[in-house]
Amino acid sequence: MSSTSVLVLGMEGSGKTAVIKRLLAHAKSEEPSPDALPPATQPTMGVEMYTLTLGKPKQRFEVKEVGGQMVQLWDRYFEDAQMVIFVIDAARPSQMSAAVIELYRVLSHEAMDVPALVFLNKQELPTALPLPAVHDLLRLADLARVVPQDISVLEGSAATEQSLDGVALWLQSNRDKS
Ligand SMILES: Nc1nc2c(ncn2[C@@H]2O[C@H](COP(=O)(O)OP(=O)(O)OP(=O)(O)O)[C@@H](O)[C@H]2O)c(=O)[nH]1
Ligand SMILES: [Mg+2]
Repeated sequence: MSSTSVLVLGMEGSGKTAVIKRLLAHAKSEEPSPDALPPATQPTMGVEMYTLTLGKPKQRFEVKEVGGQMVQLWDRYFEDAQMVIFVIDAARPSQMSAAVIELYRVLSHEAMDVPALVFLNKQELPTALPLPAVHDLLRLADLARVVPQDISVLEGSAATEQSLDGVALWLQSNRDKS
């Protein structure tokens, strides 16, 4: 079985590890997690690798999370990436401008002309910004005009699992486009 390498980036605490953990759990069983709480995580020091198997026939994804604390070193993982997921904490406006800068930097890098998904996480929190505000703050329309790749956007939550099936479908249907 061939595998596709997926780079997962995003600022500290945006929920990368939580999203990946839930995707892995989901791939094993269709049961939703019972409590609608986000999984417990620790900040990712350095890089963490996971193998995610989806679909029938099975498709394998080598998922690599680079911790938000490593933002200075993200570039060294660009070369190998065949797909990229950028996770945003939609309930943390103070982090949005830093996220925009990094998102732009990642997507405009020549090695990163690969399928890209922006995941607007933590939607279930009452403090989550309304979606139009998030789109504005992230300047997604401007971004789409200036970077080469098609950008998909999903709003969801690692806590309630909203749109995690969408992430799995996005992975399966875009893996051959890189
Ligand atoms: N309420 C809520 N909390 C979330 C959600 N996703 C993640 N969290 C919580 O946010 C915190 C940070 O999540 P992580 O997944 O560790 O964040 P990360 O992006 O991997 O952070 P770094 O590894 O430090 O870069 C943890 O306490 C998670 O449980 C969500 O959808 N909703
Ligand atoms: Mg992490």
